[in-house]
Amino acid sequence: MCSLGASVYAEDTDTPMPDSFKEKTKGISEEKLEILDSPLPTMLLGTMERFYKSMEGKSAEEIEAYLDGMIEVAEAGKFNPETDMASIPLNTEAKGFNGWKAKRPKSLNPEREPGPIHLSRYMSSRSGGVKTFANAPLAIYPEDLIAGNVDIAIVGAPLDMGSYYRGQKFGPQAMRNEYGAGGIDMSTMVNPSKVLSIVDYGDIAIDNMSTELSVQHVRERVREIAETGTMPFIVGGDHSLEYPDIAALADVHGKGSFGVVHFDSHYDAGKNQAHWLTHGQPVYRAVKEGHVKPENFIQIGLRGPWPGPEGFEWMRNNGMRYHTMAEVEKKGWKQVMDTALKEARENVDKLYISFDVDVIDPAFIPGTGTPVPGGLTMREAIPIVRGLCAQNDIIGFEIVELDPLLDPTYRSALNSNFILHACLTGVAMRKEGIEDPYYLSDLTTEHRQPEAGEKARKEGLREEVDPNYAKPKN
Ligand SMILES: [Mn+2]
Repeated sequence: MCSLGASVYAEDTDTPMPDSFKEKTKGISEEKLEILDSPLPTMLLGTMERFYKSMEGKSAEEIEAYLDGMIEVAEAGKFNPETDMASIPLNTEAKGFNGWKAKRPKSLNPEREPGPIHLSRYMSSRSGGVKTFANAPLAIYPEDLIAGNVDIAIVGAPLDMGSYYRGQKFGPQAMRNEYGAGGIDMSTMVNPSKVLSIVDYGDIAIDNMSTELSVQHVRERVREIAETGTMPFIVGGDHSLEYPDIAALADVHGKGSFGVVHFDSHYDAGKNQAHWLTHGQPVYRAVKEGHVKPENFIQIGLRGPWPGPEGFEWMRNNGMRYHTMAEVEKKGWKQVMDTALKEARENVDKLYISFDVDVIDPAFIPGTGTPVPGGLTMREAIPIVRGLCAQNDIIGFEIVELDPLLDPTYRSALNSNFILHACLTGVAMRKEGIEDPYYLSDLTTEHRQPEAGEKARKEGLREEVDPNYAKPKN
């Protein structure tokens, strides 16, 4: 997601100061004139050219007053040790300071064999029971993952303090309540629910008063899953999660040992803000701390106003790949998808996928805090996610920024489930030996008529017409 504000406006260092302006500001101190090098003049007037133009009719005194006004704004935005230093300090004396993440001792529970637990009395996964991700059984501890030889643990992370637009904490429950994450995929006729051992690993505890306090626990829990050899699939929650998720996988697989494909309409590499982590900054932090190398990081779906030129230059300078919707406009989706699939395999074998649902056009997923029009369709997103997960050694996947409060229909949660399902299908294809990202089932993509029908007629496989079909037989 994004952080609008000063960073949208590039500092303009190219526009020369007009002589008339120099002449009028002769008597003004160098110190005061330094404010012209800040983003403020362009924030206020758009460009430096416009700024100087607006100063043309002003007297020297009026210009000085204008500079003073800008200096006042710059000062007001700065840290003030008298009022800001831990202005609301945490109460470390509170008995329940860490109560939100205190574990329930196993001695409080009846003994049981470790392994996944089914939560329904019915055989059909659609009937009764308790709602889980992809109708999967539940696992609680790493022992359950090991005993069940679990391939994928889907875990909720209901954190939304990293965003101005709250409500992403309801993402996990909305996706559990909606169908689409389990069952057969018609494009490939691969059924991840049957090929893989998938569990719902519950939700990670979050202190929804503080992203800062929560992310360390998220990192510990994601690491705990990965350490058992199970792939963590994290359901957010806001995009701040990308930082602890990537850091946890770096803890287990090694720093810089894997690539990341980041689907998003925003590049999320903001930096130097008052909060070290928000949903607009996880990429910068993950790269800056060395958890992932920028040359192994691919951005897909960027559009809208953020980042500006300096963000793209930062990505170029650091070896990062990006595929914007502007590129899709220029080359078509097929070519962009082919390139991205190839690049994902260039430097590394292991891959993590970070999927911000706002990469999808708001026509399909309106339930997100920072929607941007002109996004991917579901018909474009499903094949690329499925393909990436089939051709690469996936070490984890996250889907973030679903905010069901912003969509009174079922559509946003449903489509989010189908994105999750696309990756589950890809992982299942790979387990079945299908690593071709473009693989499609012959059965579902070719009707093979008239040969198929003729052959069946000869073999006696065709339906006989029966006018009494629905009549009781006695
Ligand atoms: Mn994002």
